[in-house]
Amino acid sequence: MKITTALGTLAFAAFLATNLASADELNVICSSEQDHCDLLVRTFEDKTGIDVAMVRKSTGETLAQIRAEAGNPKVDVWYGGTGDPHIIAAGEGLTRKSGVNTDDLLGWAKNMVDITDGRSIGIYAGALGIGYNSELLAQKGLKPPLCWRDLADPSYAGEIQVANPNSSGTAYTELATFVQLFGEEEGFKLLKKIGKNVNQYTKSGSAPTKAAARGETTIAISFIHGMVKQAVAGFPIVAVSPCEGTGYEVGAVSIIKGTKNFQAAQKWVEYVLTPDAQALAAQVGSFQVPSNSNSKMPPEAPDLTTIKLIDYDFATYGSSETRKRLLNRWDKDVKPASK
Ligand code: S7P
Repeated sequence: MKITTALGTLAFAAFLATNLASADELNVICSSEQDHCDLLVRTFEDKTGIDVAMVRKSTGETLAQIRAEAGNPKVDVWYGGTGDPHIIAAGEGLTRKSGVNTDDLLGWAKNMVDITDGRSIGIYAGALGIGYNSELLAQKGLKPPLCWRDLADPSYAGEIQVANPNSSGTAYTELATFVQLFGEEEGFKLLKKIGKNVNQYTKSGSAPTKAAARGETTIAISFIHGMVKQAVAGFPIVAVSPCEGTGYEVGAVSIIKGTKNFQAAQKWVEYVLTPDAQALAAQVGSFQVPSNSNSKMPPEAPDLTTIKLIDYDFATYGSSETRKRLLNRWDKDVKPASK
């Protein structure tokens, strides 16, 4: 065989391996709740015949993995989790355009597409808040917290749980919310004061609410829809929309740059944007607001129009520089304050 022909054959084989890898397999990293991720995988497999290998990881951890695997990704699609790290991944060239039609989506979901030049798409929205175990609070004779500033009160020493913003998208949303609501200096001062009352910084953003439901902490900072999930399940959890106003997430889906399963990844993105797929979330108690304008809003979902939402600046807080700076400052000033 001529050398040129052999090289041509090798190049063609390499092209096939990178571009036309099996359309019937898909590697998903999912940053939503485990039961929500499992249900999406099962129904997608049934619908398409594509085999899905899925791992659940918090949003910040996922960003770290995708950065570490850049150039040789093990993951094809990143589903769920807060929007800012998806925007950061898009800005760092770690994700690629999906080319999926987004005409039916609500404005905040399309905004995610615009900010990332088509690399991320909004799938759901949810507001941040304070949750407390009403039985524990009463037993301890504590007043219900109504505002973010209330959480700094020394009477709550050791009673508050929240996630670590390095690993958790929920907690990064909290950090960015405080900076936007109170300004950077005041926001960090308040986080530090609240830190004195924090009993644990967890890895996952929904863990504090689950701990409050089980009576392991009195107060949780997390997404309100996660608190509703525990209340619907029968736990004595009350969700509070803080008096000063609050931030919110636009959960997103992104296709990883360099995926060998692009067509299957596209099918996943198309699927999770459908009203049918979005309706599955409520079946497992995930009560975010769905992004498709034809999706039914679950009756349990917190009505975002009744919550005092800030005009969350996704472009700024979804930039690598801002995230790095805020996390460094949090590690230095806030983390050491907890007991
Ligand atoms: O699925 C529930 C939910 O609250 O979890 C996501 C969250 O960011 C992932 O957890 P981490 O905070 O641990 O990163 C949210 O996107 C979603 O609404």
